[in-house]
Amino acid sequence: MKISNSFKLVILTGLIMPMTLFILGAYNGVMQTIYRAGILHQSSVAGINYYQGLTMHGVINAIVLTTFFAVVFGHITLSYYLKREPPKLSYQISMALMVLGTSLDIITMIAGKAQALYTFYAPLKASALFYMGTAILIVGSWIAFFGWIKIYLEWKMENLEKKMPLAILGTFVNFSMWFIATLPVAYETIIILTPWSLGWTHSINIPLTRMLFWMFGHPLVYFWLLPAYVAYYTILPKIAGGKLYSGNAGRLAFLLFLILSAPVGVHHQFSEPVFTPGTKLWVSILTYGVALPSFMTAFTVGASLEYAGKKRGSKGLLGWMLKLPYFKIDNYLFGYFICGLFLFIFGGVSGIVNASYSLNQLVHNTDWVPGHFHMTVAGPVLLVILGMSLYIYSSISGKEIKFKTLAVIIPYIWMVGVAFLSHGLMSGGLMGEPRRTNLGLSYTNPDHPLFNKLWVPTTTITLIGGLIMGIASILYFFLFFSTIAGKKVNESIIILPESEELHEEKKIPLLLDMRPWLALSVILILFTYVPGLISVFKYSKSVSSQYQPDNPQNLILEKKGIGNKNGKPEYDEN
Ligand code: HAS
Repeated sequence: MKISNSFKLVILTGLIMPMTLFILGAYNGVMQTIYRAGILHQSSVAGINYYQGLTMHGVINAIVLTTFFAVVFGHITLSYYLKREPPKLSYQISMALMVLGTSLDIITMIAGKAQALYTFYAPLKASALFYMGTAILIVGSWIAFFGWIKIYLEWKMENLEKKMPLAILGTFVNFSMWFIATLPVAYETIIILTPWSLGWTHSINIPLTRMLFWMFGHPLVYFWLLPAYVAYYTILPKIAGGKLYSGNAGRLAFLLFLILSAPVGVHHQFSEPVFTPGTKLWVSILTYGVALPSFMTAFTVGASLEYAGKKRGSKGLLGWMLKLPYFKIDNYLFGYFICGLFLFIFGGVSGIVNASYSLNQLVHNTDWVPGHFHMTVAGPVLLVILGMSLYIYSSISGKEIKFKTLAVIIPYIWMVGVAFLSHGLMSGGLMGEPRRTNLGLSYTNPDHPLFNKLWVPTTTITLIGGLIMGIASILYFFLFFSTIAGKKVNESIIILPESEELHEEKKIPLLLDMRPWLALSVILILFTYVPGLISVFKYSKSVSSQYQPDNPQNLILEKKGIGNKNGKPEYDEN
């Protein structure tokens, strides 16, 4: 399908802006591994301090890049399947807001006025512009969704008998969940954090801000994942040379995410007294439940790959694995997809460990947790973003991808890097290594009284992983920006590889109508969170916070007359 110039501009902006910022996001990721391995014993490098860098790493990679990609991929998916572009006003306003919001976030982070991490709940305080920027970015993504609903309804009027295409169901589930989940964080940023940051209010209910964040924070991770799932169900079988094993299984998986993604946010707060033991047990069960659609995906996508391998002439029970197009220059996308799936096997299993209330007590706030999430968000999520960004850029700009051999090997290098990184983080985590801590200042500094030699090997493995990921990123940036610098040789079109379904499946009305699932989703959210909110208002109160955006530990110690905030040891020698 041909694309209008204004839509093309929006798509290209939505690809190039976050990818450029990703350079900063990736750099700060590598720096984390360098600090923590004790290569550096200081609190800042090149004017960016540890927490400022960690905030940039999280916000750019996990909020900006993912949200832009979800919107751009949604635009392409909707336009491709419905054969029409979204309303101009919606995609233009949406992209303008997203660019504005992101710019505010980036400016405040670079200026050192936002070091509140990507979770940004109190007591860490950022500039009001950061909170506003995040809210504007989110509202921008809603507006894209509203435009898609409009064109879908038009299409439906013309195609009453047709099912909603699976890719569109996945996208709509994702954005419906996103819309519901972002309401609490919109309230948190606009009504609570911004006035507090501006000094209009002098106290803040910290547990409330944390709860509002996590109501959004877990659906957020599925918001990252579902575009990748749309690609796994609707693109991967085709590029593997096969067909999708079951479209109905895909529909059910997406709809299960719609009902289960939001209430499970409580599992990030298992260590907090604000939820009753009953709620925690309930959420532990729901968290096992939210793994089900991923298990279904493993089997459905696995069966689709097996079918593809068999069509390519494989023999024996597992021979299909060897027949898949791992290193085909003209099929570079496959590598991004399959490496993501490999990593996700381990990312998923570690998530199930976290889900258990008792095991969670062992791993919470240790490096196990970033070990888990790098195999999810830096696994299937990021790899699909990298692969599909190249693909979409090339087809929309009409430029050929440069250095195709490089395009094929990058995901494998990245996968090896993530495997090292996560292995180091998780094994360190099991030995108590804390996350979000500049270990190089103390625990991995041999000259420091808190030096812990057990954490040297684990942080070194993490460092090796980080450096390999850094190399893969540099190669990718080189490839992506060289492609941008190339000449247009083809017509600009909207196109996607489209998998056929293997069987003509029965129409199951419940899988074709999102409304009952939406209603159930709201009921489950209320059932889970109303008791928590009652407890928050009953047992916690607003306090005037003594924390500041720079390392809160420093300030407390400073008040007590111990240590200082200039990178000098901050410990009590007694
Ligand atoms: Fe998680 C913490 C539980 C999935 C991201 N998670 C996090 C945090 C992040 C995150 C960012 O219960 C930290 C937040 C923070 O900053 O504090 N997570 C789970 C569970 C799942 C899960 C049960 N997480 C994800 C995904 C993420 C993500 C997806 C990002 C995209 N997570 C937790 C819990 C915590 C947590 C607790 C809190 C920890 C704490 O205490 O702080 C499940 O959804 C996972 C299900 C996945 C599977 C895997 C299916 C495998 C597939 C691949 C198949 C391979 C094939 C290839 C087909 C069951 C689909 C075969 C081909 C061949 C050739 C062999």
